[in-house]
Amino acid sequence: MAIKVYGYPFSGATQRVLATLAEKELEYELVSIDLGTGQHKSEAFLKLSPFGQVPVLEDGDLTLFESRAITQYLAHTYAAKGTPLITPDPKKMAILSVWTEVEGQRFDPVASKLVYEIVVNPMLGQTTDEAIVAQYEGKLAAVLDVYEARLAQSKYLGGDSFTLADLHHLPVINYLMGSKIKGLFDERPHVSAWCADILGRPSWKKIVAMTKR
Ligand SMILES: N[C@@H](CCC(=O)N[C@@H](CS)C(=O)NCC(=O)O)C(=O)O
Repeated sequence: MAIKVYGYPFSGATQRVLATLAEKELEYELVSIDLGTGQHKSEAFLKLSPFGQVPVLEDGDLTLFESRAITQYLAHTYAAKGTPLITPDPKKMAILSVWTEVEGQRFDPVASKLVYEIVVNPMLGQTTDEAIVAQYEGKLAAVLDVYEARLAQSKYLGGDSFTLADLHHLPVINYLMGSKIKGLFDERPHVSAWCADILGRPSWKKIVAMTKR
C-alpha cells in the first residue's frame, strides 16, 4: 500500500515530512487537510491524530502523528533508499540525536514563535506584537551563537553529512528567511553558509515549489 500523508502545504510540520520523503525518494499520496475550515478537528481526523494536528503518515497498517517521529520512522525503515539521514554508528547517531533534540527543544520553540508573530499573524489579519518579537529575537540569537560554534567545527549539525538534524530546521528557517529575522542568520558566517547549503537542496526546492502552486 502506498504511503499517505495527511497534511496542509503551508504547515511547517507537514513540510518537514514531505522533505524527508523527497530525500528518501519515496512515492506518496498527499491528502489535503484544510486547517482553514477546521477539518483537522473533525471526528474522522481526530481518530488519526488525537491532538487534531497535521501531519499524519500512513504506511501500510502503521499510522503516526508528530512530524519528527515520522521522519525518524522513514529514515530507519527506508535506510537503504535515497539520502542516508541517520547513521548506523551508535556514537555518531548519539551526536546526531543531540542535535535533533536541540532543534526540537531549543530552536523550534523560539523560532516558531517568531514565525507566528511575523508571518502567520499578519496572514490572519492579526497584529504582530513587536515586544514579543524583540524578546524572541534575543532568544534566537543566543541559540544561533551555539550553532555558529558547532558549525565552525562540523559542516552539518549532526556530523559530516546532511541528516535529520539539519532537515528538521528547513521549514522554520525558510519562513524566517523571508522576514527581518534573516539578519540573525546572515550575520553568523557558518550559520549563513549552512542555511544556504540546506535550503539549496533539490529536495527542499521541490517542497517550496509545491507550496507556491
Ligand atoms: N509537534 C507537532 C506539531 C504539529 C503542528 O503544530 N501542526 C500544526 C500545523 S504546522 C497544526 O496542525 N495546527 C492546527 C492546530 O494545532 O489546531 C508535529 O511536529 O507534528
